[in-house]
Amino acid sequence: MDYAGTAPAGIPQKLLDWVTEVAELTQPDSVYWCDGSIEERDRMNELLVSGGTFIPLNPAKRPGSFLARSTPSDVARVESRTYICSALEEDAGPTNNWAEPVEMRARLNGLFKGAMRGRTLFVIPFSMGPFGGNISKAGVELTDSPYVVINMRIMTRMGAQALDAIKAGAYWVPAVHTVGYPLIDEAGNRRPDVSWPCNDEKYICHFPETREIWSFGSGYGGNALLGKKCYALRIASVLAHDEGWLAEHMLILKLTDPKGQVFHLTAAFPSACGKTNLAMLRPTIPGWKVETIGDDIAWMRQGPDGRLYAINPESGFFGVAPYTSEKTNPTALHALDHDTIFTNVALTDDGDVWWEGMTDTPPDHLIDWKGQDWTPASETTAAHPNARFTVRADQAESIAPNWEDPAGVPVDVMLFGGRRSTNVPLIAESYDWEHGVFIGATVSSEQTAAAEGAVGALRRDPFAMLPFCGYNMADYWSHWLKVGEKLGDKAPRIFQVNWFRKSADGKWLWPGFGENCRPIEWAVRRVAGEVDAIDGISGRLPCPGDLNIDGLDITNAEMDALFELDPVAWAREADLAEEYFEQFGDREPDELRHQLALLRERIAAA
Ligand code: OXD
Ligand code: MN
Repeated sequence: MDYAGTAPAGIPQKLLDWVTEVAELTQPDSVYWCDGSIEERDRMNELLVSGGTFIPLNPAKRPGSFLARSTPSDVARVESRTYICSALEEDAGPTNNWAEPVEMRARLNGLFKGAMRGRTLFVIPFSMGPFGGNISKAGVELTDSPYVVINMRIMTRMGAQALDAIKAGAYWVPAVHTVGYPLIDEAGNRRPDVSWPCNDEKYICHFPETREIWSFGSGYGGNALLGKKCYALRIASVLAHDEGWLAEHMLILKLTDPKGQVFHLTAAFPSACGKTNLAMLRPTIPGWKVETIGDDIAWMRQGPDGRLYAINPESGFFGVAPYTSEKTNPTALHALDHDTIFTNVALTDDGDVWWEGMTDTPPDHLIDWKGQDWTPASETTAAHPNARFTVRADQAESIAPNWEDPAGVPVDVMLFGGRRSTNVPLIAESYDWEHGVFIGATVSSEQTAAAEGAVGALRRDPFAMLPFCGYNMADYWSHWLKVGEKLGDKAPRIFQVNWFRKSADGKWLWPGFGENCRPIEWAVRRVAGEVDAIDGISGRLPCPGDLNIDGLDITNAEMDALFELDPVAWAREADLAEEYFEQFGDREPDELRHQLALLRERIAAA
């Protein structure tokens, strides 16, 4: 078959050769080059509806929106099947699954052989980041899933303009994806398609030396929408290391104070710490404005003025639907009023969607995410806990007018957060960049019932990058130290935050949500040089009266408890950090050892 025959004119030979090579391996019926147009979107939606993957929602309630239900075995990123295939195991480091690249290539070749028989291979040229500027980068995903095409159209700048950039010589990362469910077997026998094709065997593989992504067997989220975690974090972190920039699991906010001064903040949080809510924060302090630039990933590079500039490489939100409500995140909720793809939420009797936490009282009857009847008496949840929405970022009313500026925004403040019921104060400023890197490297969360492991045990998630760093985590810390050195006094100021501290009797001490603008306001006032701080064990703390709690129902005792630093408990924190660092051997940067010693000195002096 002439697989190259359908290519638009002017495609670089390297791209054409690669598409042909993958098509010869996977043997699709045809190859289709996506242009990203509205007509193409509508055709793709029709295809997904007629194939049973999409259920159109009631156009009077949710215009332009669809519901997809995945197979119960394909509902989340599969970290246990995610591999970094570097030539040397130590380059992947102790926190990644490593696979020997030659062996993995042989295995993937076997799996991909004929994997697209009976299907169309879609070529998706895309840009991570707005066109122009020197932070964005291109990619090309080959997939046999129209669901992936339609999601990539929302999550990335996909189509003709991205292809034009590649034609003009832009660097691009190759990414190959198949659901692993061929419709024709080797003998030529055809089987019918299913509404959510996938394979029991799954591999999400990254080759950092050749900067390639190969994903087999899953159609869900980060396993299949390869621009997001695979490219914008795992491969981009490698590119960033080699090229001197940062690819981070961080949201980006624009803050405007009552005087009209503008600041930008990036923030890293592990999952289940309210990152989407912070990305769409509605501030409770009068006169403050908070606007969204990104909700998940930041690419940052030093600008001509020496400051660090951030872009959101994505163009949409792939957010967790459950517990998104009028109360928790009205901005996200209303972004979903139209033109949204929902996956694994429940369907109402009038053709709309519902999930746990959307309303206090659930509807009397629903079709759950598995397609079964559901009532409030049912023992299972109506939506899958990892049910998602895919929506264009500019459907959020909080989106900043300049969110697509290819030059990015200058970063003033960086936050590292975790979920800690004890020890970690509401906010503390790092003593300097090196201390900030130590804070990022040691960030931890208490295990919740949502993940495997003992409830309450500490899970380290350095820089919220644990499942997303494409190389040795210790080398990544060294890279951060190097970037800080280059930025010098132009570097953003780093703070640690913890919205989740509890009182001795187990009650939340901080109201969270919109009130999180208060510690953020303090951080910004520190950057502006408007307030002093007090040196503490874990960092610099607000002076009494400087944290704005006007109108908050919070006692002095509760404020004290939010900032309490117990030297005995912190000595234990230091021991745990040391234990954690041991696994990195001599790749652990000396600066972090030094920071641990400084922490111990502060504990001893307290
Ligand atoms: C995500 C994640 O889906 O971090 O964004 O897991
Ligand atoms: Mn994320």
